[in-house]
Amino acid sequence: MNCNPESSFATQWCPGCGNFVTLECLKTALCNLQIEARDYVIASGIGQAAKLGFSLQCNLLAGLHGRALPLTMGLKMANHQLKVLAVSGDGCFYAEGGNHLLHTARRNLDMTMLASDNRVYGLTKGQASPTAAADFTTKIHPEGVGAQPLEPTLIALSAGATFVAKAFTGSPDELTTLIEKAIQHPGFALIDILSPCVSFNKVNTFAWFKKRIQTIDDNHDRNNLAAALQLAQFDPETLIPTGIYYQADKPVYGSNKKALQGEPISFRTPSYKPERVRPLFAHYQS
Ligand SMILES: Cc1ncc(C[n+]2csc(CCOP(=O)(O)OP(=O)(O)O)c2C)c(N)n1
Repeated sequence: MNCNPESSFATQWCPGCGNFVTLECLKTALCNLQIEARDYVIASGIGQAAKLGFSLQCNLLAGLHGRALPLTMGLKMANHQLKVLAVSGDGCFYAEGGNHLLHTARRNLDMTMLASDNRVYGLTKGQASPTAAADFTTKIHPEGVGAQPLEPTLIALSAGATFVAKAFTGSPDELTTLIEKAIQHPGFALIDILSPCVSFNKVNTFAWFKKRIQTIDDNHDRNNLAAALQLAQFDPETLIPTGIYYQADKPVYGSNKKALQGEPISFRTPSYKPERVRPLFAHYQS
């Protein structure tokens, strides 16, 4: 099997961008798990991070900004045998797509969400994202954002996600292991990947994150939601825990639905009779 199915697409990321690391870690994880291109699909939104799937020879469904997660829902319903991943940026997932995060997490859809969190809108050149600190200044926020940042792990945990982790592109081995575990997890898995934007975020740099990140202690009980919620309430100015905050074994979306058992819906021959619906179409077209 070709472990590194790259596409001929030339990446459009700046030298030093964390997305290069995430791409390599994803490729390694897929290879280690022996997942072939035909067995998984990536859904993305719009943004620099959302372009990651373009660099792989894989099944890719590129959607609108903020809409990667609804695409994963459709993909998983159409073919529940596929491994489904969503890859996009913090703006895409937590701002325009914030509502979808809540509902995909609470359904425990069996999928992996890789959020490249650079605390800024990279593609559109530096507006603040929902994870930007309140005092982060931009061209349109010269006096600071003035709103509290969201903590994605806290949101995902309270919404019902069953695998919640944080990683840093400065620690690629840990990121690779987390991606493998997230893909293997049956249920909704989020990895919030701290991935510095070297061009538009001069505050949260590699050095800034390196000073603060700390691998979660072995004593942390990752099956305990209360402990995970507590862990997720860190002060990012002081310490940012990386690793698995929470992992739980709960029914995945669709496991109680007869229509989703057995052969994937997309492979079945439709049982409806077109001649029965044609008069209806004719009625509304007239
Ligand atoms: C509904 C909608 N709003 C805004 C935009 C413009 N837009 C495209 S990408 C983007 C920001 C991307 O930021 P992020 O998702 O954090 O990804 P990054 O580029 O930083 O990787 C914006 C605002 C859009 N295409 N659609």
